[in-house]
Amino acid sequence: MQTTFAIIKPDAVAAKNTGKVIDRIEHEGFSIVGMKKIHMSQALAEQFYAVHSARPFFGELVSFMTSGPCVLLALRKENAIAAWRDLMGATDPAKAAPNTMRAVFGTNVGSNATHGSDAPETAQTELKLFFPELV
Ligand code: IDP
Ligand code: MG
Repeated sequence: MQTTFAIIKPDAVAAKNTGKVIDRIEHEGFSIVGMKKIHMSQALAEQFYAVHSARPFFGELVSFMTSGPCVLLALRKENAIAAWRDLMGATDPAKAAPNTMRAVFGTNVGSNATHGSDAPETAQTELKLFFPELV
């Protein structure tokens, strides 16, 4: 069993798709072991996405992530990290496989509905940041 970190991003929350995303997560066999709705501060969004701080889209990314509330999730399943990345689909919703979260709920490469940790180390770091009680 593995735990990964996921976010239902502000675009999907604003579009009232929170329940639909959670329904799909449970239907795909994940256990939700942590869940919180927060409105990220600029400092927190910058810390969370620090790895992208040199990218040209960093400012846009931080302003998107702080534009409204998001839902933070800790998801447990066998191979949860890869399973959730697969269920999310490619970063760009236009390139995401049919029926994935980003294909269904995403709008563009920035506003792409969901986040998921990309490796065991990042899952640990991200879970520690948002769900320290679970790590
Ligand atoms: P990932 O979320 O699929 O792991 P990353 O490359 O790690 O993709 O990028 C992190 C987030 O930054 C993306 O989910 C998306 O919200 C945003 N992003 C990535 N590329 C672009 C871009 O070219 N323009 C605007 N935002 C972007
Ligand atoms: Mg990433």
